[in-house]
Amino acid sequence: MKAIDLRSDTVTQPTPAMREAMARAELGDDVYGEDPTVNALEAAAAARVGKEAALFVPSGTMANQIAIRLHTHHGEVVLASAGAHVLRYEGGAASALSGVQIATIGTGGLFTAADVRAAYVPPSNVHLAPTTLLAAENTHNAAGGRVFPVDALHEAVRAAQDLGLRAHLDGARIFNAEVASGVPAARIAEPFDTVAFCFSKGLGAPVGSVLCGTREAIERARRLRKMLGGGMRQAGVLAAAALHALEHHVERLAEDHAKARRLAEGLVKLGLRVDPEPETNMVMFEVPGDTLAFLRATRARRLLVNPTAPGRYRAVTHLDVSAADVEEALERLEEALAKLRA
Ligand code: TLP
Repeated sequence: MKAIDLRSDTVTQPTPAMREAMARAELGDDVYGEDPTVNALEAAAAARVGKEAALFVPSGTMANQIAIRLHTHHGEVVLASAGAHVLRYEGGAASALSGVQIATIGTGGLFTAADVRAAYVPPSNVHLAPTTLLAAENTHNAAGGRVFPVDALHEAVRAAQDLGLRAHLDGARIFNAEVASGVPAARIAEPFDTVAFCFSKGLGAPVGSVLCGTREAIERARRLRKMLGGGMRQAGVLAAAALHALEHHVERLAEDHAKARRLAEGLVKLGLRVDPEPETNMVMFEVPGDTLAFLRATRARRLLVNPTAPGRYRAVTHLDVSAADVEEALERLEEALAKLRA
């Protein structure tokens, strides 16, 4: 029985055309700035989000953490959304590598300009840690792939900038936001000083992310990448996959979103609670009862989902899950639920 892997959109295999592009890539040593494929990718990525320059890095985590280091000093506070990836899922890197504290604002991955103003701490009181960076996430992972409505997002960013804060966007899935909302990624990213996005999520490349910003910011970021051990040599073999993904796998994200909606509909028919309604490629759902028992029952049927909290799960649609796989996943789930109830 074929496994249906809905744990994440990170699990995809490169397509045959992507592998061909990787095999044909022209290469050089990127630490010397001499890999033509990496250079082409960085130019294309920067243009796609309307920034001057971009830096190819191994992971979304590294892109975010370079940004935090770039915009802050030790002892400062970063404002981020509740459940932000930079706080929850990056191994404590913000405190370990940049010496900052993260304070969360808002709910469900969203926040307002008023939330930013209320949380802001100026540098004038020696007792308090000053706030210097706002980090937003769009789409928001822990909030179930939610899209941050662009006007509200920009209002909050402008409020932060009026207070003298820098602004970084964790746009790991910014193209899911673009496709779902119809707002171009460059417009979403417009007020941010830096934006990170990933090729290894819905876009289907095996490895790689970029950090984009001004030429000056990206020059400094290049040094930080080296410090963190992220300077890669003939990285064009990976950049070729990323370029292919950027050229061929953006529009098709709409298919992943349709599959997520179909999956959610099927889960509701099985009597499960889905919350929130999927806006992009993630489905958050609840199955009352023992989490381990549920995971064992689904795994036994070669259906993989990720638990997010006791009795709560995340299923993500992607390039390697077909519409037929979604129907099959629902059948396997129905069987697993019947077994658990028996
Ligand atoms: N998210 C992964 C896990 O780390 C949870 C996933 O399976 O969804 N920002 C956001 C919003 C992300 O969702 C992720 C990955 C990252 C950054 C980090 O990217 P990588 O995994 O390349 O370091």
